[in-house]
Amino acid sequence: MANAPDFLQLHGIDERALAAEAAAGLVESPARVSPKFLYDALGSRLFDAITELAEYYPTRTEASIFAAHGAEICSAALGMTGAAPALVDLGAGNCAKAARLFGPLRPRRYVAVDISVDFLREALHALQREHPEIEMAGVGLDFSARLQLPAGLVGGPALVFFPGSSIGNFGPEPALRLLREARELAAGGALLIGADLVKPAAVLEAAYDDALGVTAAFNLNMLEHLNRLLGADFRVREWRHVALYDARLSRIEMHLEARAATRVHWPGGERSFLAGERIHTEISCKWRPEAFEALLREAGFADIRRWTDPRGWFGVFLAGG
Ligand code: AVI
Repeated sequence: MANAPDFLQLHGIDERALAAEAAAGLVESPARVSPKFLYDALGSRLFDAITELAEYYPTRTEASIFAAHGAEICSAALGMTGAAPALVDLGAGNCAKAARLFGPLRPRRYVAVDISVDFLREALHALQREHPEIEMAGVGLDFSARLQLPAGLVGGPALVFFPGSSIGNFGPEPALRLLREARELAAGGALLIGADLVKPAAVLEAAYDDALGVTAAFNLNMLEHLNRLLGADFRVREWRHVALYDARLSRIEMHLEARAATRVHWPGGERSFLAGERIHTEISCKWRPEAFEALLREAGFADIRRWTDPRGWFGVFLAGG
């Protein structure tokens, strides 16, 4: 019979602290709320739906790189970590991407980390039934604040897996901090990370403002999440989704824009918004490959390898040392 996952929940998910953080961002000028609030249980499902959209190329492009070069990537990773590493999956979501590496990597232990704990719990239980031979642990953690796991949970050199270009949702300084922490976590192993690359603005804007409106729903659902978390009274129909590419900063910016003047209340706070006023909800940075490698080197990695697709739209980087 399959083991139950050794499911841990860490202090990172402190709902009161999260609510205070969200409220503080709402009263800033301009208002800003961290993208981590996009991921309640429905938000995680909407993100999964985004990855299936025709316009959203990152997931399938990254998958095509693994399909074409997976054997080479995994053997290079094992060269850096040694056999049977621990596999630490940052932002694991439905755990599907990491599960595809179980065959070639044969990890002794799989540690899945995500802020959306309920979603992760379901996915990890199903995975443990399929792979009773791998020790599994789940960690509910907001690693945008700090990436640190309990001593002994990983145990030895690890392959830290951070796919999907989620690193793009961090600004330059937090990204560098997170990469440094990932290097520490790897403990002499390696980091396998996906990063989205610079490409024409029209491709990028369509990917973040799709025709079906799934990304709009994903962004707007943050208001429902804030209503629950804060006890706020956002009326979702009063807001619209905006996604723009800033070529100077090489990043997509997502906002929620008030369709008309409105006022929002929550216990202990309130905020008026003028028509057209925005809440900044996400950045998604796009890199030139050399710039991303420079960032990895700045984080302390010395041994870096890179694989891309034929169009050069997405990069998979393996970093050790
Ligand atoms: C999770 N992350 C890499 C996604 C991205 O592309 O930045 C989140 C997302 N936002 C809108 N669409 C997808």
